[in-house]
Amino acid sequence: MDSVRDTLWINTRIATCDAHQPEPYGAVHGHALWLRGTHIHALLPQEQAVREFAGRGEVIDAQGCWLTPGFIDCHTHLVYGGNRAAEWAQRLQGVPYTQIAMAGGGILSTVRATRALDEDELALASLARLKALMAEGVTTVEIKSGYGLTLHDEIKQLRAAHKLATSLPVELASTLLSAHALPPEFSDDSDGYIRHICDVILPAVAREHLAEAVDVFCESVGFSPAQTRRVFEAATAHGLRVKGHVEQLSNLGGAQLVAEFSGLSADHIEYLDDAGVAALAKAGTVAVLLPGAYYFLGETQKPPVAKLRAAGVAMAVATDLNPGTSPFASIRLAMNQACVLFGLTPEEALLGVTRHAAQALGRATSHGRLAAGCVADLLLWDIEHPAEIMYALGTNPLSRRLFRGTEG
Ligand code: DI6
Ligand code: FE
Repeated sequence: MDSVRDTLWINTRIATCDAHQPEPYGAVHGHALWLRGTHIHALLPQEQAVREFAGRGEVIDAQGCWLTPGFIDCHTHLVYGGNRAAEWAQRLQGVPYTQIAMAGGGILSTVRATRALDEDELALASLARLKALMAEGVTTVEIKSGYGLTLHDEIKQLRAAHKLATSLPVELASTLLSAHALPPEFSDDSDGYIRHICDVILPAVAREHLAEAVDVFCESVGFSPAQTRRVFEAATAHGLRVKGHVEQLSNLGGAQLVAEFSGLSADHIEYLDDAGVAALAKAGTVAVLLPGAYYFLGETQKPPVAKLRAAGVAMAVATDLNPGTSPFASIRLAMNQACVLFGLTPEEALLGVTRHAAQALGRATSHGRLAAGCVADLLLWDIEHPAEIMYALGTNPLSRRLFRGTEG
């Protein structure tokens, strides 16, 4: 009856990302990491660990490499059809994103391309993107709907996400984002579409357990705070957590709304004001920074990082992987951009894709840290300093990736 596999990682430097470890990166030295099956059994001083472990399984010599938790990309739209390279070329000629969106391009052009594919085709079209994230160490990925915008197509998109994730060693957190753009079926009736989301799409998705959270694009080119509130009320009534695309292009007070509903995260937040910062701090809502979209749109308004830091708001970092505003399947690029563009320290960027990203997905007790009881999702890096993880892009210092204790 010894079906559970034990392994002990020795001679490793461990960035636990655990708040209980006082050193930068939650680093511990001279310790060994003991895995049992799919979880972390213990983190012990190496001599003690080797003594207690004797004869129980495989000992792996990491030869001084760094271990980190598996990365969590807590905000992506990676399941979609087509691409928007031609639109990008237009934007480079000076046509603004909001104008392209109002002319039926932007999100709606991806909606057309996504509707044209069936579930299997959609999963296949998205496979390379997910594999690229995984190759840089992502072990948990959030994926949103929002390019279907009908009951059928939203469910298709979420099913494609589940199909993709179950075929690979990665965990999925799926989010319903039907309130992403107004579909042509409801043009000139955005309240009618919100009613359709609340009365039809959201209940069906909840019934089939296809999403664990609900997101809204609360913006002048998206949905109003009053409409966002209605979606949040429906989500809460169906036992789903909420999060929001808020204060990306303007300040509508969306972050306060997310906080009012004890939301998991407020995402983008370039235009977040002091009241928004205070609301996030009070509610324990995570601030998700998405520097890829800021970079790709050539924005100049930066999120209030210093104020978030001072208020003790947990900051996560994610790719926002999507065809319109952040077509980058690279979590390491997002970390690098968070440092260079938003002024995060490399330590903050690492916590942003581990402990704080776990919190943004409601997985704070089980993911994003190397500590006893957490999932055995971990990465071995051939580096001398943790900052190297996000420092030099184009080469990848990740040497081993474990998902639930198994390499792959
Ligand atoms: N904000 C964004 O940056 C993405 N969605 C959103 O609400 C853009 C998605 C797209 O342009 O396709
Ligand atoms: Fe997004």
